[in-house]
Amino acid sequence: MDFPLNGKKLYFASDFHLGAPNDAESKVREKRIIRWLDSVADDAAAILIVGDIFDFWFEYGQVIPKGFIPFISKIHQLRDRGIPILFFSGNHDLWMKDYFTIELGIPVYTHPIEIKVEGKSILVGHGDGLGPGDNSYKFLKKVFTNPIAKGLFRWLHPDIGITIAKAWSGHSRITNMEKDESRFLGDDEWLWTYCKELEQKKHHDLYIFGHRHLPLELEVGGSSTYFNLGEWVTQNTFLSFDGNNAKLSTFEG
Ligand SMILES: [Mn+2]
Repeated sequence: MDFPLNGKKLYFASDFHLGAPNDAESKVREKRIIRWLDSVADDAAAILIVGDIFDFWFEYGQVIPKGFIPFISKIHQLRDRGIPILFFSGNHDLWMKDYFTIELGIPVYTHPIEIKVEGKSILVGHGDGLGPGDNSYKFLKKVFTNPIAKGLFRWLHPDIGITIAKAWSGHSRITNMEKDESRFLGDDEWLWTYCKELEQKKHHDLYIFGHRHLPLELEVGGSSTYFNLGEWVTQNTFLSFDGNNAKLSTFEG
């Protein structure tokens, strides 16, 4: 996939976790995200939202979870202006299907993809389940993506299923902000390890992931960089790329 910039920039953000930890706090964050989208829209060649957009999301045959109308309508408005928007599913919203694609023309990627921008190659994805470690998550992902488990969940009434799922989501790292999360793990940064291993086989100029909830800029070999996008519960970080320079920033608006 090739993105012409035409003097504009690519914008990346992840881990909004809309819905967490409660409606009131999520509403405040949702407004902040909308202000951020407004602030970058004029300058955006495309906006990539790299997973865990929602703290919980499930698309039933005829039903989607309530809420998030301000965010979704802002996204709709930007799409109407012709701005390409790409969604990635994360471990919290891995049951996104084709709702946003059909309604708004937003592709939803479940795995990292490679994009080409002005001759540079960028690997971008949520980052869950990649690299060594993260074992309890990898096990859970097997359960959650198991077709039988998914099928059974689908047959629960949404009022029951979504209530259970929200309670479960409430145990997640983002709502508890465990100590390990905010501490740089050095050689144990598993996504960094993943980038270094992949770089041996295939060169990418940039590796951009979410999931870790810690904004990072780390060298991968000599000419490649791994960025982690951080999160929006406490940090409000995003990345912009102008074809030459990638820069992590904090949204202060
Ligand atoms: Mn997350």
